[in-house]
Amino acid sequence: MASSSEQSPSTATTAAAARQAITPELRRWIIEQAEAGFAAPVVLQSMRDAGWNEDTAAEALEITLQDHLNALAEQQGQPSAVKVPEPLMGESPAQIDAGDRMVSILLAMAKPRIVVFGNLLSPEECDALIAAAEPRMARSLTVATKTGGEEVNDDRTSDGMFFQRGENPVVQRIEERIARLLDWPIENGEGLQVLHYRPGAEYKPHYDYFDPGEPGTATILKRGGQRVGTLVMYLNTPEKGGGTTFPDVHVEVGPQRGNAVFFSYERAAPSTRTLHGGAPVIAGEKWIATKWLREREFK
Ligand code: PD2
Ligand code: ZN
Repeated sequence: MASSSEQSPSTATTAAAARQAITPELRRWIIEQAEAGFAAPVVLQSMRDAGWNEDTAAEALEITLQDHLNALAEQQGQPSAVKVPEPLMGESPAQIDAGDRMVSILLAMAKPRIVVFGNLLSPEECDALIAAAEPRMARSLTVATKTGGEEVNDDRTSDGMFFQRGENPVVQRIEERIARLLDWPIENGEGLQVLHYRPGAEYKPHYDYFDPGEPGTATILKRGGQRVGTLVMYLNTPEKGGGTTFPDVHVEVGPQRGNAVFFSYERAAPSTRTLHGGAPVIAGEKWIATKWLREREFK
């Protein structure tokens, strides 16, 4: 390991320290190891053998490989990666203080970034959202990326409505909680959408970002840029079916009242593996509220 043995071992564990320690030679060496087929744990062991502090080496490895993957994606013509919302969960806390409520972390997956939250909404908040939404429900539309308008879509057989941001005190409180939980400005959120699925209704797998190849996308992006994260909140517990599925990674999140699933996508590309759908409701009904998060202020 020619280059890494020239690095002085460090006890610092922050990403900043790791970045400082990554010389161009080390970067090249890590990429060569990866391209030669050595798995990350093997490369990490070589670095430790050469005297690297384990945490610093792991950070250096992760940063270098991520930067390399980003560069490759951009060379292939994929949109560039942007900052995404991310819950503040540095030391794997069981719960996050979302301001007015402690929210549980039930599952956290790195790639794709998926986090399942428990206890995000109280039963009363779920009921209040349903009650306020119910009189305004209509057959769900999806964004028509060909034109930038909206259209009825057979892939989405639910009924839905949008609240305005901050439309009533319950909506406002939930939006403030989400902004704190995901460390993302409240202004960057679209209005909450409520969806109601009856038995048999589903939302076929799709991506939530706007397809850069579609002609209507430029118009849509003028209002706040791309979507970079989704939070699906379950307002009731269906009897059977109605899970949120991630087919690329064979994950299904069970809908439970008050819980939520969050996922983020740093570029508008399938490589994010954030394909997801709402599985058919088999028995009972399903109510959700979705918050989509944009790059910038959504006016
Ligand atoms: O209802 C769901 O689980 C679901 C699945 C996929 C909701 C959405 N997408 C969405 O609101 O974007
Ligand atoms: Zn979706």
